[in-house]
Amino acid sequence: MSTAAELPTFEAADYKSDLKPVWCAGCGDFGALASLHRAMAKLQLEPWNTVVVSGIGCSSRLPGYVSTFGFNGVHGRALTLASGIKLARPELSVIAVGGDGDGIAIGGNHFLHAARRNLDIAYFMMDNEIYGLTKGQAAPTTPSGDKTKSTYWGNPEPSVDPCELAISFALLTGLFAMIYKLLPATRIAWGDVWIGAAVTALLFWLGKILIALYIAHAAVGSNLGAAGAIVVLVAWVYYSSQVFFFGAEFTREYALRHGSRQAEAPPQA
Ligand SMILES: Cc1ncc(C[n+]2csc(CCOP(=O)(O)OP(=O)(O)O)c2C)c(N)n1
Repeated sequence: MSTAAELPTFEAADYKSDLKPVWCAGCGDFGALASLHRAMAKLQLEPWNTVVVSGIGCSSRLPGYVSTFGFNGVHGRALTLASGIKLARPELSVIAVGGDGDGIAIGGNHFLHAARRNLDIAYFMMDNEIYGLTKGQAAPTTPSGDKTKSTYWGNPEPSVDPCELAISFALLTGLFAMIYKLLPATRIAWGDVWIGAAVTALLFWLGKILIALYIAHAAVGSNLGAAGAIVVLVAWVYYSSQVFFFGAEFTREYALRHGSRQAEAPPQA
């Protein structure tokens, strides 16, 4: 019988595959790969119980450079693959990797839903603020004003910060969940509350982006004078209260149809 003392210990080098990375000299992805090898050694992940998956991009080549199981999927779907693997084989350590274009542009939708589902998956985004593989077009993370192959006169759009996005989404969901759990004069399970709170946080965040875009690009002041600020404020208060109300209704309906209060649901006509 093998004892704990007989188990092999893994060094960072044990996680390197025989493939030589084809990234450009000086690319930050080398550092990300070395850090991942070191982190895996620190956690003593068993290579045969670990899967590294990615989408498409320069950075998404990474699974080939790790000696675990791996899969280089399609653009923007690293987190969908990772979620499927984790659901089918919960005992595996699942690591998703990829670029900011992969994770925030085409995969932005999946990024939010993976955060909402909160499965036990690690996600490493190599954010170089550009589409690298396709030779330098602007990504959602490209700073405003940056000149790229696709924004010759400078990027006219505001950029997204992936960490800020994930943290503010988690904070907003927590905040709405507490409100929906504590405010109603009725008992409602946490399981029902999280779903409604995540939907509300998503809509609230979308509204925030849209109103920021409107303020940045519409000449509210010159069209409406000083009243412009009040109009925007009132529109924001109206939108937020509608989202809050919709989220509360959604939570109630979810609890009655699929959640903890199905027994109380009125019979369907
Ligand atoms: C459905 C689809 N759309 C577009 C592409 C083209 N494409 C391949 S990689 C990529 C962007 C890669 O950028 P990023 O994810 O940031 O990775 P990087 O190359 O910078 O590491 C794009 C647009 C594609 N392969 N598939």
